[in-house]
Amino acid sequence: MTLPPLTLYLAAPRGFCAGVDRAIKIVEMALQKWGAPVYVRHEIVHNKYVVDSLREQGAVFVEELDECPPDRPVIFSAHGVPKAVPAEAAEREMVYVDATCPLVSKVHIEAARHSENGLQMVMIGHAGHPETVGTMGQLPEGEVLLVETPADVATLSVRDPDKLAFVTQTTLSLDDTAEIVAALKARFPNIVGPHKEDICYATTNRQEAVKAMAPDCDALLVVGAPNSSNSKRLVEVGARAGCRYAQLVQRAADIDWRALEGIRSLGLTAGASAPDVLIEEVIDAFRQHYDVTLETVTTAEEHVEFKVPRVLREPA
Ligand code: 2E6
Ligand code: F3S
Repeated sequence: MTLPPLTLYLAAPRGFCAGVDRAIKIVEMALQKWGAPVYVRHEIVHNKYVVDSLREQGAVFVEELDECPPDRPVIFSAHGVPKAVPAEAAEREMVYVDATCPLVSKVHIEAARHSENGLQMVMIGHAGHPETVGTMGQLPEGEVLLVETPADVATLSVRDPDKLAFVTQTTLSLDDTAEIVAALKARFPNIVGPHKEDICYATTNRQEAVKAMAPDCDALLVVGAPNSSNSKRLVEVGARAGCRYAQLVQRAADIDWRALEGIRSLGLTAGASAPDVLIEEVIDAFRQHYDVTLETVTTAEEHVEFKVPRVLREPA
């Protein structure tokens, strides 16, 4: 049987970022150092395959610190935690390791610094997302104002319009965020912020790669989880850049082959928390349905690496 031809454009960069790589290593090294069980507060990164693999190695995933026994180590997820969480762990004399991505920690430090300088904080982010909860939780409850859309800017009630600063979630859409920042600057010309926003290098590079290839693709698949903010943004970016069918898939079993009938080109990328093995699985599945010509679309190179915390580099 001859298979229909398909050009498969593989985005580069795609998949794991330095913060995800580090967070997973932290759990693996903690298991080596202290043995099982090691507790992890929240999914270490938003990927079921990653979480299931670590669970098999002895990690126990919980949502809150009070679900952990005080005599086992606990790791905080890559998304960051409110200040009250390490404080509570210390009070309970627990061993804890913070796997918050250093680029998220940088935003935490900025928010605290602006507040110490007397500025009221505005956070651009998604309500309820653990990173937003963690960043807002660097300051006392009610101190940080959340903005999700340009329309939210109009209804903000601030203490002093000349004493404001903003920070952002690291995984937002670059274009949506630019609109929100523009609305903030229009209403509060003296608002202080980062040069553009706090969106990280990995989010930026993955969105740029999708933008470059989407117009040439009959369909775009993003390997990633439904609770992964950066992965969901890649689907939106692809659709907005002109791809008629843009879809999130967790793995090959999720592919809707009927919806893809008749396509001649496919764009494939993966969110920052999606492991290579799942991308390979998707490519293999396409090879079974099509005569695939693989082309990599490279728009940036990444050489970022983060060290694991010292406690894990020392012998037990
Ligand atoms: C931590 C911070 C940013 O949902 P989101 O995209 O934030 O998270 P993951 O786990 O899908 O991606 C990695 C990550 C971790 N991004
Ligand atoms: Fe960090 Fe960005 Fe990855 S904030 S965890 S490098 S998506």
